[in-house]
Amino acid sequence: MHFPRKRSRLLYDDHLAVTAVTIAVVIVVIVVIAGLLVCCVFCIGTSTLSSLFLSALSFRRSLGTVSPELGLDRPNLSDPNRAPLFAVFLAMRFSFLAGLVAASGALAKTVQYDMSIGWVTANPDGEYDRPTIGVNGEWPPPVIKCNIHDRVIVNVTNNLDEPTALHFHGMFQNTTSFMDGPVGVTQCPIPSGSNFIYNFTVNQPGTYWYHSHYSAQYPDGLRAPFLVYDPDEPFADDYDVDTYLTVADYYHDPTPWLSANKFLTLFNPTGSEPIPDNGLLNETQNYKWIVEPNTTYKLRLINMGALVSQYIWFEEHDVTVVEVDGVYVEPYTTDRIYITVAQRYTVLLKTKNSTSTNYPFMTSFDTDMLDTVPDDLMWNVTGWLTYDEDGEFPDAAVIDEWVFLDDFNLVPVEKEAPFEPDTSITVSVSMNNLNDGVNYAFFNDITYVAPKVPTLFSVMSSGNQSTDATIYGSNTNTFILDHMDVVEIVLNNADPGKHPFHLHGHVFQVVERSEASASDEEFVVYDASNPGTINEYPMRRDTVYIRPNGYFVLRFRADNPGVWFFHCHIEWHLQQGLALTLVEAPLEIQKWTIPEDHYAACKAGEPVQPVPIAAGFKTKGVVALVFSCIAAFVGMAFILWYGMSELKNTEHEVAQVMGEIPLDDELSDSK
Ligand SMILES: [Cu+2]
Repeated sequence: MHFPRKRSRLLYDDHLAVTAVTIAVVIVVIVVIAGLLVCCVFCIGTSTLSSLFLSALSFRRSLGTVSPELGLDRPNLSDPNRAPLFAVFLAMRFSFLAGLVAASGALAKTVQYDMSIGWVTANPDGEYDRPTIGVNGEWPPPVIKCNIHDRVIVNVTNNLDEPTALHFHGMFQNTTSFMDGPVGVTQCPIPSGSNFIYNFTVNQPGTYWYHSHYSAQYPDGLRAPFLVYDPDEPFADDYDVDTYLTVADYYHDPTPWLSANKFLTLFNPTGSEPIPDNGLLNETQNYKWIVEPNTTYKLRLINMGALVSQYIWFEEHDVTVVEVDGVYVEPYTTDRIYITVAQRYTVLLKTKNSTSTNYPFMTSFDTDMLDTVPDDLMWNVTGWLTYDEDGEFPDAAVIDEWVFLDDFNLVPVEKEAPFEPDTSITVSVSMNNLNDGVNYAFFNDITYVAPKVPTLFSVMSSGNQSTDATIYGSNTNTFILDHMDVVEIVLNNADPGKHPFHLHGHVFQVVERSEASASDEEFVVYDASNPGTINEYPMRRDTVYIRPNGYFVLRFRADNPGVWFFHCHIEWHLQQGLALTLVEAPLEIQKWTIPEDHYAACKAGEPVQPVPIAAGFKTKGVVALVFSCIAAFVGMAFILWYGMSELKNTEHEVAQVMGEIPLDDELSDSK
C-alpha cells in the first residue's frame, strides 16, 4: 500500500511550492558564486554577512511560532502556506554557511616553502668569498610571508654535509611545540641527506624571523625574516608601503669552527667572544634603500646577528614604533632604536617631500659588548634613504651621545595589568671555568648540556613521571609548569655583560628591569619585598635584555603546553650553556601525535649494533666466487699441463755443461 508523505504532498502538489524550490536553487547558486567572488578579492564585509544572517533570522521568525518561554520555535510544517517559505529560508541559511566556509577558506590559506638547504659561496661585505648556508642554491634564504591564520609548511631537504634544524623565532606553535625547532629540546637534528617537514598555523601578526637552531649554525647564513600580514592591524591606514630592514654582525670564518677552535677552548679562559668582522644591512653593504617622497613606510627592523646589539637611526627622519616582537604598541616616536640580537621593532617612517637629498641611515655596534675593539673593525654601517639614485650619498654625521628608546616604557595596544604569579623561578647568571679550562655560562651553577633524547620526546614516553623534572637530566635545567599558572621568572645577572634573553612559545610581561649595577664587582639582586618600577600595563615581548649585574622580572601565563627553551640569544653564550628548559603542562603534551619524520630524524642518530649478515650472495661475493673459480681452473690447468709435459734429462744437461760428456750438437757433428 502506498502512503504519500505529508511533506512531499505539500511541496509538490502545490504550485507555490514548486516556485519556492526554484527560487531556493537560484538563491543558492547566486549567493555561493557571489560569495566565492567576493572572497577571492578579500572583500567580504562582516556587515553583509550579518545582515544576511539577520534577514534569515527574521525570515525564520516570520515562519515560526513563538513560544513565550523558549523564544523562537520550530516552523510549523503542517501549514501548507508556510512550508514552501521554509524551503526558501533553508536555502538562504545554506547559502550563508557556504559563503562563510568559502570565506574562511579564501582568507586562511596554506603557504608552502620547499627549502633545499646547502652550501653556496657568498661575499656579502665584498671582502671575502666564503662558504655560506643558502637555500635552493641561493643566499640569502627566502623571506617567509603569510597572512595571519595561514598554515605554513616548510619542507626541508638537508643537502649540507652536517645536520641542521629550523626555528621560527617568536611563533607560539600552539599545540605544535614539536615544530619549534631547537635541537635537543623539541627535535633531533635533521641528518644530512634527509627530509623534514615543519607544519604549523600562524595565529599571530607581526615581524618574526627564522634561523637554524643547531650548533652555532645560523650566523653562517641560515637566517631570514618571517613576516605575518594582518589586515586588522591598528595602524593599517597609517602607511603606504610595508617593507623590512635586517641588521646583523658578520663573521668571515664559519661560526661552529670559531666556537670549537677559538672560543670554547683552554686557550680562551676568559670566554672572550669572537669579534665580528663586519656589519650587514639587509645582508649586504652600501645598502641604498630607494624611497618615494611623501610616503609613509612601515619598516620592520630585525636584528639577525650573533652577538652585538645595534643602534639604528635615520638622519633627519624620526620613526614611530608601532610593534615590538609581534606585539602592537601605542605609537612611540623616537630618533634612535636600540635592538638586541633576535629583537624586532616595526616603525613608521615618513619620507620628505623633496627628492633633492639622500639621507644616510646608520647602524652601530654596541661596542660595550665586545671585549676588544680592533682598529680595523667596521662597527658602523651606513645605508642611504635614496630619494635620487643619481644624487650624492653623503657621509653620516658623527654621533656623540647614545640616547635611545627604552622598550620598558612601551605600552601594548592590548592592555594587561601585571599578572599575579602562581609560581616563581629565580635564576642567577654567572660565567666561570670548569676543569677542562673552558669558560662556561650558568643558570644557578648549572650549564646547559643538550640531552641525547630531546626533552619533548621524553615527555611523550614518560607517562605520569613527565611531571618530575629530574627525569629530564641533571644538566638540562628543567622546570615543570602547571597548565594555566602565571609563571614568574626572576633573573639576577651576576655577570658584567648585557644579555638578550629569549623565551620560546610565549611573549612575557617585562614587569621589572633594574638599572646596571654601579660596580662591576657587585650585582643587584631582586628583592620582592622592595620592588622597583612596575608599569600599569607592562611591555610584552619575546626577547628582552638585562643590564650588567642587574635583574629583570618576567611573567606569563602557562597557556601554551609545550617544551620551551629560555636562553641568552647571543649565540656564543648559548654555546656556553646559558639556557634552561620549561616543560609546560606535560600531560597535555602527551595527547599529541608527533609526525613520523620527527621520529625518523632521531632514529638516524641512534647508536646501534652492526647490521646482520645478509642471506645469500651479494655482488662482492659473486665477483669473489667467479675469480676464485677462475684461479682454481687456471691452477688445475697449469698442474695438468706441467704433469703431462715431457720430462727433461736434467742430469744429462748438467753433465754436458760440466764438460763431462760431449754436447748434443758435438755428438751429431761427429756422426
Ligand atoms: Cu648572553
